[in-house]
Amino acid sequence: MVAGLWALLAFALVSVSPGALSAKTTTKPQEHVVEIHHFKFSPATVEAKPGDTITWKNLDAAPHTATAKQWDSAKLNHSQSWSLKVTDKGTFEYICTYHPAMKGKVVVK
Ligand SMILES: [Cu+2]
Repeated sequence: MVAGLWALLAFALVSVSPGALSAKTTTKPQEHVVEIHHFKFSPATVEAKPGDTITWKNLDAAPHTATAKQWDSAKLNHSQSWSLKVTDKGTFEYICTYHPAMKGKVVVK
């Protein structure tokens, strides 16, 4: 009788976990695009989750960068793009090294 109860309990635990797992995996990694146009990052703030990818596209004739303390796109010429896969949570402020007045922010949470 006690063994039967344990078997029932074990079955209940096993049958719960697949649902919990699929609830987690429904959040697929997303790709966010930041366009660099008219000397601005658009959108200026990107909210992402760990595992997401952010791609910067330079639509200006002038070269730009997306440079934070933690990462750097290096020089992006016209129509070039650069992708970053974010893994760490936090707020990452970045600038263009050629035009430091250009500012953007990536918030990973
Ligand atoms: Cu620039």
